[in-house]
Amino acid sequence: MSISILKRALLVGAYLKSEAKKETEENLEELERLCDTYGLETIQKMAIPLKKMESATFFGSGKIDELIALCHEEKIDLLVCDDELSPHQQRNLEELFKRPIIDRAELIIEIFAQSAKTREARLQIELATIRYQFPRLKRLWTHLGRQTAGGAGFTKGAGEKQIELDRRTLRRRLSQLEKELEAVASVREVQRKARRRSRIPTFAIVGYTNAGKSTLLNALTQAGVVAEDKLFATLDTTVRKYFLPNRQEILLVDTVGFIRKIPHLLVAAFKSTLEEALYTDILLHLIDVSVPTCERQAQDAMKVLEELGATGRPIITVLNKIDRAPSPLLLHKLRLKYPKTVQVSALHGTGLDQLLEMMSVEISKLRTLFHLKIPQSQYALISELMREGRVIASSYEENDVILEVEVPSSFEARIAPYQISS
Ligand SMILES: Nc1nc2c(ncn2[C@@H]2O[C@H](COP(=O)(O)OP(=O)(O)OP(=O)(O)O)[C@@H](O)[C@H]2O)c(=O)[nH]1
Ligand SMILES: [Mg+2]
Repeated sequence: MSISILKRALLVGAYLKSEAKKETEENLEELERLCDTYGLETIQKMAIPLKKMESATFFGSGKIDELIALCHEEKIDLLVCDDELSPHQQRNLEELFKRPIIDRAELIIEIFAQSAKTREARLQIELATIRYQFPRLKRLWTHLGRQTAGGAGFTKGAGEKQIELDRRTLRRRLSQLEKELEAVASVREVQRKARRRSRIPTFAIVGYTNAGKSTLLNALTQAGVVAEDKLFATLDTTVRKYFLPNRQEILLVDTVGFIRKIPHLLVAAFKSTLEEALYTDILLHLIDVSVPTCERQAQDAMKVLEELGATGRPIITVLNKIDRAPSPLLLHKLRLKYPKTVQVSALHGTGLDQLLEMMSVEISKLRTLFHLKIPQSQYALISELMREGRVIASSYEENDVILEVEVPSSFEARIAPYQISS
């Protein structure tokens, strides 16, 4: 279903306990930003208290009547629900409202589809879309039936047959997509291996969507990545070489942004892109401090990183958009919560020197695995490596010591002559 021709949207979000009202309102604010990014006009936002969630229609019948009346009054084209609706609930609601009802997950998938530019992103979004549509084929068919001359000629039997046909076509397309994505992922794996072999320290710029990740990459490297005030401007990773002031060569990776309640389907489909952060040495976690809910955004971003298994590495927390005069209390709280922080304005280029300095410090702490063959006469170097590194294996070969050892990268220049290939 294309929702792009519809314009006037009513946004609804439900909460079960009164304490959750504020959070629901914040979620609706974000949902409005998502609608705006997609090109929908938000006519009204409603945080709705629920006594219990109705399994067939999500909302109770009294509330539904009230909302239907409002839709007539305000000439609403579609409803956007912040909560996840089951295919069954969605279909029942659409029957009652006689309008499309989409949830946050579907909206995010549609936005991704709009922004996908590269082949990989397009394949990934198609995969997510098909997986989302699969349990909703009946709903799609009802829409189609309604659009073709008020459903004339649409009989139940014909619909069922069509659904079966659609199902088969989609299944075939799914396995084709999975194969194509596997091929893309293996190319990516080769690139990653090459990066790892080059031993150039790699930084991933991660964070909530719109935090300023691409702006930071552009500020440092003139990468020319699209950076704009819309959610999910970036759907691909970009890698750029950069030289720190001490002439250390590094790689910077711009990544896809995170969001609260990111649809599982998208995480699964974009796994290989999202996992890019896993294959880097250090994370630069950007937080947009001009957003009042940035503490929550930062927490949500950390949660996604944890789920991806990417938190076991050094993280520099970059408090961005400092030019927007955030509250000192908020900055104080963030500094307490995240150990290594730096304040910058990626847009105006302030604070970048301190950031680069911190990046150099973190690099010097990195440990890398080396395979070495060192003459025993170099006993001073050997004992230093034993002391400051982590020895994985050691053996003797005539007059040499063979070492497999993890050492801080500051050793690199001194041990370079003794490296052997593993
Ligand atoms: N005032 C101000 N605006 C900034 C700063 N950094 C980025 N922005 C703006 O914030 C918006 C989002 O920036 P992007 O760099 O696209 O953000 P992103 O994190 O890459 O976003 P996605 O790729 O969509 O996840 C743009 O309009 C930028 O101009 C800053 O330091 N100060
Ligand atoms: Mg970006």
